[in-house]
Amino acid sequence: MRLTRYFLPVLRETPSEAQIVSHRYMLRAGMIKQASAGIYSWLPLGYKVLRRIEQIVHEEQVRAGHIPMLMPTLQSADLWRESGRYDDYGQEMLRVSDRHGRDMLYGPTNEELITDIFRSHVSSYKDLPLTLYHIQWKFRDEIRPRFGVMRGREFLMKDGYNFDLTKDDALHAYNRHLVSYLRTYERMGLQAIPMRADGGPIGGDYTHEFLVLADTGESEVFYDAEITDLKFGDRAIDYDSVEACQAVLEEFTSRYARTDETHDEAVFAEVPEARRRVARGIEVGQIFYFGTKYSEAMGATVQGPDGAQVPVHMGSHGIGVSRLLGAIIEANHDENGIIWPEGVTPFHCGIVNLKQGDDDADAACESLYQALVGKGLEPLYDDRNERAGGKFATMDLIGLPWRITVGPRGLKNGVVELTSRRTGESEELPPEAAVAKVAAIYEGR
Ligand code: 5CA
Repeated sequence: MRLTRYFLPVLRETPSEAQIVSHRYMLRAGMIKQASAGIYSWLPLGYKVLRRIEQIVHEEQVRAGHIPMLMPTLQSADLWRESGRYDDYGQEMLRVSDRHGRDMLYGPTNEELITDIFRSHVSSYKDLPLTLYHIQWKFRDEIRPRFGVMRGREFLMKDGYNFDLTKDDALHAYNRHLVSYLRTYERMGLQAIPMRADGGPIGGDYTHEFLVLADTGESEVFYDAEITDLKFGDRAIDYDSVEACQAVLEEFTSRYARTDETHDEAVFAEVPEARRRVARGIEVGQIFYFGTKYSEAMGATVQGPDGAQVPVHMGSHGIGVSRLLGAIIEANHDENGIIWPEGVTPFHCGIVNLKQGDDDADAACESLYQALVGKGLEPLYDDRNERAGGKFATMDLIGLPWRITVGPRGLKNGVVELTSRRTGESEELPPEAAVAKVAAIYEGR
């Protein structure tokens, strides 16, 4: 993409309404624009990152054996009356009626809709296990939408639902989700710690939230510092193996880590004092096992091996896809702007032409651009007639992990400059070597 042909409405001033750094940078980098309280338009740069995050979520869900689909945003109130949640959900639910006076709602989550699909089409245990998921916009009329996409009213969520014959099978589905979430967040450059939490309006008392530690997080968390040393990494995992998934769950949840809702001072006191941490975190996902809560209320039964009808065991599993942008920026920035992890960056590499209009510099930038595209990468070429300082400031703000700077002086010596956004370190290289190095960094991503 050439910057002169792109839509990147960067702001010079820091918007006064933004209280935390991720919100400020998302507005300043022209990623989002507020449409009304807690509701945002996703401008091209923000939309690009959102799509990258979605893609990682999809890939890891499919890898775990979960099946993608899509349900609507608007739902009929009748299903929610069956589960009893139409009244329980309260003012967070946006209720509307259609021209015939039928009660509808903008889905805050989808347990009812998916259970209705399940009961319409599945009648035998032989069709289990089954996990379906989608990535769809949700609406919760939050009392205090704030911090930009972090606590929105309209937000993008991945929500998945497992259907199993027995509790043990459903717990395996729970563990599979835990493993796939660890992989998902790590691919985005985040450490998200599973912590014992509360079921809230979804229900069930077996649930973990995934928290990214950050001072600006809304949740208070209590944990054993040892847990921050754990990494899933790129180890192979067989998602069909009950033992393998259970072992990961045990590894990642055996140390004390709880949100304030489930915190227990007496148990926490057993953690050696030097390792006890009280901090804040951003909840980027939550997994639930809630048994037969919805299947019993809504008659989602299957014929078991002995011929009897039994309600299925279920759980639901959410990832805050749009919230993740905020969380990633909170964890990856400096005073000049965002520092995207390579896994989610909107463009792989920036190209800064120090002397636009200089024949040699223009030609070198063009050929770098083509060479990067030829390697399957997406560069962002700042081809504006701007001072170098302005171009660097924009690149720093939008946070591309790598920048190639091209100027007449370097070209005389046959080199361009490759700079890491994260470390600030630069090296001079022949253009082909710079392209090869950037391509190698992204190989396999
Ligand atoms: N049905 C279950 C799991 S699919 C569910 O709705 N879980 S949830 O309530 O925990 O939401 C899942 C994730 O959505 C949360 O972990 C959080 O990351 C994200 N989320 C929840 N509320 C908001 C909000 N107001 N703004 C942005 N993201 C949100």
